Amino acid sequence: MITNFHISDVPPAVPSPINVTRSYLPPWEEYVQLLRSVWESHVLTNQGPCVLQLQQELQKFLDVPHLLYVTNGTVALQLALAAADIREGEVITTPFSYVATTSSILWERCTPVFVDIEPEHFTIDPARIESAITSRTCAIMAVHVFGYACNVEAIAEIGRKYGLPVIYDGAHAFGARYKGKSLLSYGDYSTCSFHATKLFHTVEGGAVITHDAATAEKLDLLRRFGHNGDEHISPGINAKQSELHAAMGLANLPHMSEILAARRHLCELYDILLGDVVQRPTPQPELESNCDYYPVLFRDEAQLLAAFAALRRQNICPRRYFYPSLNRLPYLPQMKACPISENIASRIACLPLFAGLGDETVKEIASILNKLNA
Ligand code: T4K
Repeated sequence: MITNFHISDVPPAVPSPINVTRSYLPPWEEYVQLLRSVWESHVLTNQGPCVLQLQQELQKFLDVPHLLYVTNGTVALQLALAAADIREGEVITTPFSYVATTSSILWERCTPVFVDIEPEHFTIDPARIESAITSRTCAIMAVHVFGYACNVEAIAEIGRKYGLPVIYDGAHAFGARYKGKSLLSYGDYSTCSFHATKLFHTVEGGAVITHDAATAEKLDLLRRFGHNGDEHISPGINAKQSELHAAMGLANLPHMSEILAARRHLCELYDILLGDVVQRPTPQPELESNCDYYPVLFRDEAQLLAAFAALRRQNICPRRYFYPSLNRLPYLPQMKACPISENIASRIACLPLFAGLGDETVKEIASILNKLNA
């Protein structure tokens, strides 16, 4: 039993850190209303009404031909490889991404072959892809990293010339448009991640996007064990998403314009306050950005670490997205050097960016970074 308790005995609440991101949450009542219909129906999974509705709404919102909602963005990449019948061989890919891009290739028992990136946009350099092609090459997996568009025309041309499927990891491309089209509509396959940390999320989730109905049907079978009732058509896995996850997506989607407006405002504020204190990637002229991340390049790793220490003293936690360069993953055999990616990975960070982040915090971050450069 607690005796002689005084309110002053309660330790003061520790303010939560300002992280690189914070999950957007829709108004509680809106989510609960959707959950109520799930409760009443007792349908929790196996392509229920919320999953089907979300798929349709996302297809329309993203302006893409066929979209299959799955459990996460990593499995989406694996499904794209499986749908393209890539079960062995080399996959040419970028060393500058989140580790899931590489691990999806390894998990499908293929070998990642890293090709260095373009220094302006941090995306795979098409000029280097062709010289990496061998008789064992079976696909190209590129990433629209931080929402910057890959050189989609040059990559499509290489894919056509060598008969290689092009898979875009579009985990950062939600809502971005390039040359008047959804960035997710390029390539033979594009994938998305709807993880809680993403611009649009369903807690966990992802999608595979493809152009033709036959491939969409194949993907649909692959994600649900490869059978239609008693008819067993192909081996498959379980990549089905639940109604509870889909309901979160249905609650979040109507708020996308307010989320995007908030992020755009914060990016513009960072741009104004940081000026040329830090280097930034250059967006392609015909890219309509989705403001998914705010990456900054420090002079070198020492300056990055000093900035992190100064920001952490104020409880602000940026992240080293992405470090290390994936060709240096410790569990891979010795890989060819990718000097541009390795250099960028050693000195890049993403600053906090999320709907709900206050202007005052952006000003504080900019002032700390400006002082470091004074
Ligand atoms: N391809 C690319 C290019 C990707 O970036 C990703 C995922 C994938 C493929 C694979 O997609 P998924 O299979 O994940 O759907 C995070 C995410 O877990 C990961 O989805 C994301 N990329 C990657 C860039 O970031 P961590 O290890 O940095 O997450 P964590 O837990 O440190 O979270 C970062 C911050 O987000 C926290 O400091 C606080 C905030 N947060 C986190 C969680 C989990 C929230 O506000 N709410 C939350 O629920 O990997």
